[in-house]
Amino acid sequence: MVQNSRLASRSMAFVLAGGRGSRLQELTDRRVKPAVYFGGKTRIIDFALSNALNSGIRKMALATQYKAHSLIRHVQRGWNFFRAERNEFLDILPASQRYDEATWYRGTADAVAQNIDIIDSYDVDYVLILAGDHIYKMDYERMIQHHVTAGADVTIGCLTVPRMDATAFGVMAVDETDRITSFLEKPADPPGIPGDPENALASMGIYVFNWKFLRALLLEDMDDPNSSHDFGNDLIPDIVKNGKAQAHRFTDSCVRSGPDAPAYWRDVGTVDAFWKANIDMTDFAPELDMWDRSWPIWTYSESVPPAKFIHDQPDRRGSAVSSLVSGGCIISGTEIRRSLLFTQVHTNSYSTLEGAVVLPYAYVSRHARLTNVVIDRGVIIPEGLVVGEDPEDDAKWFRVTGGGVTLITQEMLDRRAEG
Ligand code: ADQ
Ligand code: ADP
Repeated sequence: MVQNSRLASRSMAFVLAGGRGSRLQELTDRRVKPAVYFGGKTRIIDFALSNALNSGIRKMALATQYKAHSLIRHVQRGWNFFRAERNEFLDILPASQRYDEATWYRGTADAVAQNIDIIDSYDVDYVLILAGDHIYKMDYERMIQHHVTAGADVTIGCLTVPRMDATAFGVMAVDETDRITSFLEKPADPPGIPGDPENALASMGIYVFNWKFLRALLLEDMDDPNSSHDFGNDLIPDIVKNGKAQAHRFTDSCVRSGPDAPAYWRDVGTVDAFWKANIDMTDFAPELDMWDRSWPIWTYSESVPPAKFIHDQPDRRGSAVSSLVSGGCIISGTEIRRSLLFTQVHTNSYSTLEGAVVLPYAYVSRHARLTNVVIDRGVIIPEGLVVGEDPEDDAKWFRVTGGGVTLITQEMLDRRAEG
């Protein structure tokens, strides 16, 4: 068996962070999905990057495209854990029309292909391709180990999901050694697992390749007029047919919050999923343990004073129960239940928040009652605003989801104020 630390040091992580994530609606109007805030202090991208760092990988690249400013700023400010003199780094690779001046990254594989010369310069044997837009903890070193032991051309991280949810994933069938025997990208009628027909084996969109193998494949794919230059659509189905593709079970390398804890993986790709995953953090024992010092989620953290709870009205105390309140918050005479407040949120007397996910720098004026909401960064909630009690009325101005969550942005409030 090859030594642990050696495989990670012979690998790089190539993180794909270019796709908008349009199902997050207005939350990704100005920032790409990996830059969206999650969990009180972190952003979605921090999970993939932290997993890589905690797994011992010290060479990373981040491919960006759509609305990348807020993502790039975050990574530049916060992700300076690398020492160039030890040959460690995180390169940010915006689509820069390297091969062809008419196109950006044409797909996920093209995002890697357009940076072949840069990856060459990293001098690594294995390339771990990651999606920058999921919430989970995973030891990638174990996945790379599995890849090497299996002698595969590609190893794909996979999850068991309910069969009808699998229409949004690449779905695979495997033999008894977990070698992949077929792969369908986003099938309308996903095949179930033999013996477990209600579930399907879904690709997490994360892959380990031998760099030499992937490099040759990308060069071939780049000039193929019939290819959409996407891993899931083009490269993976091709390898499954003509090479050796191995499935790697997430349960074999996920980092759990306790010995009996479930394997936690979430695609917070919709407003409902985003709201729920954030609010789940307020549970007594959340499935995602952000307090575990052995697998920290690293991030850029603003230097802010502690949260403070005050009241200047004798009949209204500032209080929060079953809630997470980040640094820099001022809770003045507000009742807060089952909510998650990000950095520097300020709330005022006679207001109530229940099931609220409040992004940084938001301000809640007096006498507001907000239930099951997501409040965008910097939003100023006007005095007396009531949301979450009359969905039909809410829907006139705000975005009300199928799951009954209301998304509030400043643009929506401005339109409402104009009538
Ligand atoms: P999708 O969910 O469709 O399927 P995709 O849109 O390909 O995912 O995005 C994957 C990652 O690449 C995301 O992090 C995204 O930000 C990024 N990305 C997308 N387009 C990009 C571009 N042009 N340049 C740079 N980065 C880009 C994939 C697989 C499925 C698998 C799911 C799991 O194709 O097989 O099941 O991920 O979520
Ligand atoms: P973040 O996502 O880091 O919290 P913001 O929400 O402030 O950052 O903004 C995301 C991106 O949109 C940034 O690039 C920012 O410069 C830009 N931006 C912020 N406010 C506006 C606005 N009102 N109109 C257009 N662009 C904006």
